[in-house]
Amino acid sequence: MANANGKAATSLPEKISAKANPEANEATEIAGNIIYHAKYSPHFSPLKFGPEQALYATAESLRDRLIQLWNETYVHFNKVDPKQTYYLSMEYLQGRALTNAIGNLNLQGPYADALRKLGYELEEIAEQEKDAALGNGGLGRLASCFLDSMATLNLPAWGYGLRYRHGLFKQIITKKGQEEIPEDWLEKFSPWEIVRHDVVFPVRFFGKVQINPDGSRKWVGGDVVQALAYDVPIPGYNTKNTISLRLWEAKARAEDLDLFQFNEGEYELAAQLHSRAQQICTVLYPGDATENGKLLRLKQQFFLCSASLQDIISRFHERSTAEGSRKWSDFPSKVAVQMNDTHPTLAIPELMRLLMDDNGLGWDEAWDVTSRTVAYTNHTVLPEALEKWSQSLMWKLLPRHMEIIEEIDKRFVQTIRDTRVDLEDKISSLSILDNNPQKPVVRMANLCVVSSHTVNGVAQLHSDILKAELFADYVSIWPNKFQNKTNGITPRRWLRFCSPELSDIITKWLKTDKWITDLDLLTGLRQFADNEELQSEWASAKIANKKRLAQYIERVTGVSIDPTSLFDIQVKRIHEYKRQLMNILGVIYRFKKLKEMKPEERKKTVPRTVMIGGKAFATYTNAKRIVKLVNDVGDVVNSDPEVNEYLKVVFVPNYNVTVAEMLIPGSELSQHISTAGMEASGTSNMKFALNGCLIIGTLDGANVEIREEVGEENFFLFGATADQVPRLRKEREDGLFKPDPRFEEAKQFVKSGVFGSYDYGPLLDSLEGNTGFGRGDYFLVGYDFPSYMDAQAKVDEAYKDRKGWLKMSILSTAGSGKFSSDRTIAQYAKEIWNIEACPVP
Ligand code: NBG
Repeated sequence: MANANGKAATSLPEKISAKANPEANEATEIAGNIIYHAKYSPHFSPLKFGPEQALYATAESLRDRLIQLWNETYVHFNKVDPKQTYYLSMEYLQGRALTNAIGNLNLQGPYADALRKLGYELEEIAEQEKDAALGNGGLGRLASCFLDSMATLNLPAWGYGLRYRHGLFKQIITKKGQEEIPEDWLEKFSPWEIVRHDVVFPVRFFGKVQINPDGSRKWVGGDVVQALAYDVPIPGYNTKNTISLRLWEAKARAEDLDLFQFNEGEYELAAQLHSRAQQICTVLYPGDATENGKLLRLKQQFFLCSASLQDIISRFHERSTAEGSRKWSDFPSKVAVQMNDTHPTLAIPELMRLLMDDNGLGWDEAWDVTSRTVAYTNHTVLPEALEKWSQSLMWKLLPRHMEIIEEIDKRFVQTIRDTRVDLEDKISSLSILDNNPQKPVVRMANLCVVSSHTVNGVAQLHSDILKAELFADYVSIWPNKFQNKTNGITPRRWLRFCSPELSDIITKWLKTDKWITDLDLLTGLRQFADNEELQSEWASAKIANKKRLAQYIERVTGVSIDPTSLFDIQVKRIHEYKRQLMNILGVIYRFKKLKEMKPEERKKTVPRTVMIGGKAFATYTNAKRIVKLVNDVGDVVNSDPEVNEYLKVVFVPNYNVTVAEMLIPGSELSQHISTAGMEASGTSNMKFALNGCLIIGTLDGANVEIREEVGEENFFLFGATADQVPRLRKEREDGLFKPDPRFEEAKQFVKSGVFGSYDYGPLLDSLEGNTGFGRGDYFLVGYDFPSYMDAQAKVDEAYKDRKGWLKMSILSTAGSGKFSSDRTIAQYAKEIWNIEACPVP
């Protein structure tokens, strides 16, 4: 590639002069500002201007813009002083930021031109960026979509999180299956963050409670580390409002280094606190339903809560002095704190502590303020993911907080005793402390429910299950506390920017691009679903995306796939309840049947490419076995000359936000096949549907609502419903389950060793027997298999009718308006946070 000087673009072009211009919005000015950063904010030799250098300089030029807007937003919020929301989350799956920032600022054209002047294509530069993967899966990506919507809706809201040095691990696939290597997004640096040396708070661990002569209590001693803020500006779409994701990093102070010991040669001892502080933000907790690294994880959670609340309170104070009098009782009318799952539960006792011990409030006053401020979102009913912390660990790390939690519990239990005799025998399950002598724990979800003004689930079915089961007795105490807020996704990242082809077609047919911020307008496509012209444009966008995806797959796996085959995708964390095992068993059955067919019979089948991707938690053995099985099946199927024209199986490695942006636009069928009642919502289902991809799925999570919106004839439904699941499990226990012959045949085929010598016994055993740990098919793969295979047969039939399929695809997009995170966030703002838009003029 050549730049404006006609030279290869590895050195700075001389004809464009460096000129700082934070407000640049036309190509030449932007190019000048990029060169300015390459020269004067250097991170590399000035002689080099390769794609990587171009990325950093481009990002820095955009950052100028963002900082300006972000300052304006900050000043404006400060002036208007509206009630603000603080979203506390241990996870954010931000992905890349460049394309999104350029797109939200509406600068695609100028930036593409500017880079061309410098010898580069914008896409090529965007490709250089690493994903910020500070999350595990749906919960973290939801938080990131929410930030985009908060900014776009001009809401006075902030995100708070941790600045993990290594985000979610990188997955590589070897002969052994999945291997994990540390992720390196901060290896060089992130151009998007602004370190705030003026925002630092002390955070204590361990120590003891000191009782003062007046009876007040104070937490003293222990380790004190410093929380330093890094702000990541989050631009809204088509608005000046640019909010902040504040990520905390843990540090020790210079004076915490023991020089004396250091000089004695005791280097590690001398820097103990430094190294303990450093551990806190080293890695994202591997998460997803495990119990590892307990102490460190608890430290991380408290670190987030304490730093964020001190920050929130100090902002409240700032105004207080400015106005002379701001009452603590006004705090809840200025501050809303949303806890993303139970991970930030410690915000509750920490707010109580700060109010009582540092600001002198009495218990009743502090409790009134706290319980009117915090709200809790539940994201799962899986028992192993409902956090329970050991009481002894909590006493050790957070002695004052345990006192407060005990007091909250004591008062709650007393109120029940006084007012609800009928619940007497429920107290042991309703209370916050589980004092079972074998294993005394604090039940974080109970603490959240008792202390929050509002509790919500993330899809209608999930919220109904919460009310009917997990939290049923609480509902009888506080009938109005519980709400539903069906999840959503940002249409900017998940359609406008990841599929510009399809977006342009939508804009053309709707004669407006307003759908980007008003997604319900997509229903306007329904009237054209049969229109041949639209269908052919739709098909050409799809095929372009499929070709792009095919190139990607070949590049990362070496497998060449046919863009005219049906692209069938399942991507999400690997978990038994998500039933990737059912998917691959279905593929195995299909493969066996194809093998048995005569060549002319095979020609009548619908060629398919099945893609499966997702990370398995490092110690979740069955999940890793599933990854291995998919890879082994792929190796055999893809190299089978009789069959590989009709079936390909690809394991897509290292699934992350960026990979999703490639896969989803190129998908035609996607699988959301969890055991009913177990997937709280799912959010990729929404992304696929929005991109005109049809869903094969169970009546679980948000699938239920997607099917309602897109129309049941455009959804391939199968499987047991949530209310049937307990009975089916019972029947299985009673030995009443009769497996479908297809299911037995598929399992037998694996056992016969066709897919290699790896021992799949333990994995298949989980499907056998009727009871026992890791046995008895808890996830009902066997029960649902026949209806799943029947639904798959319907998919093949439907795909043969090209026009029919295109119509369904258009209707799927047309029915996806409800799943914009703008809708979700507008509901949170109105129904939980009570905040209003505060647009920067
Ligand atoms: C996940 C659920 C998903 C849901 C996301 C976002 C956790 C604890 N829960 O179904 O499994 O879509 O949260 O709400 O990660």
